[in-house]
Amino acid sequence: MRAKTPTIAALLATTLLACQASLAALSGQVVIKDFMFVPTTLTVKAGTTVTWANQDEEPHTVYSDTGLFRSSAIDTGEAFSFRFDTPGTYHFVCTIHPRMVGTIVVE
Ligand SMILES: [Cu+2]
Repeated sequence: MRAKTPTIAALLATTLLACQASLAALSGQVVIKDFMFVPTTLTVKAGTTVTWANQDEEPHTVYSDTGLFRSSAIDTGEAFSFRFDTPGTYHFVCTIHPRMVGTIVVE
């Protein structure tokens, strides 16, 4: 006999999709390429985990100017993540190439 109400599996699938959507909304990405952070300024909501993904040929670092977060050298194809829970403006720099700077704005 066919059920007329949604199956538990269908309900779980819907719930899972909703969870994935909310997780996606709380992630942000900065790409490191051609000795630049792209975008230079990324605006996110509080609680967002930002990932810096190195797509450059060289290793880079991500250092907060306040010391809040500090990566080790991020090699090509690797990434570094930090979760921003407090609204504010956060500047960072690559310590290997100090002209590489960027900003995360947390709302
Ligand atoms: Cu660098």
